[in-house]
Amino acid sequence: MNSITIILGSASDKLIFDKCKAILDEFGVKYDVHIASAHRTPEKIDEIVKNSDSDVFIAIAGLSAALPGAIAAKTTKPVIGIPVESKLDGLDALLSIVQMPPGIPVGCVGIDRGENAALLAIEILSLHDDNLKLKLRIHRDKMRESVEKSNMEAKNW
Ligand code: RP5
Repeated sequence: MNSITIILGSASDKLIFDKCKAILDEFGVKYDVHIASAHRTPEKIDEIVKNSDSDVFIAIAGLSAALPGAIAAKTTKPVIGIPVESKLDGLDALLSIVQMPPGIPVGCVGIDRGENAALLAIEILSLHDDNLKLKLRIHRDKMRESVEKSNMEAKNW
């Protein structure tokens, strides 16, 4: 079983998928990846959600980004949307994802923030996985060390 199902609205969203992949590979988390569009192939979304046994969905989409909401309409599992910058600096996709009607929530990370979507999905999985909890702790420690190193270097600016 793969813990996360990732759906891209288009192959043109691959650069953002790559950011997710880098984090998921680092943490050793398995995922399925599909390309399916809420507008161009709505039946395919149905099929993917129905056949998925993942715990979390990540949906990557730009423009009128209906994909995360279309997935959330078909499952009670958590859905994390990533708005992709294509037009209007990505604000079109951000607002499309965030402005879900009451009752059908979708989590939303920042524009093009594939790494944060992956980390948020891992945090959800870590609620029942101590090994992932430890890996998240180590990831945060590394970030802290990197900021502390920059702070030391800044003394010579
Ligand atoms: C969205 O429209 C996709 O998620 C993509 O971000 C954008 C453009 O799609 P293409 O025309 O490049 O396939 O549905």
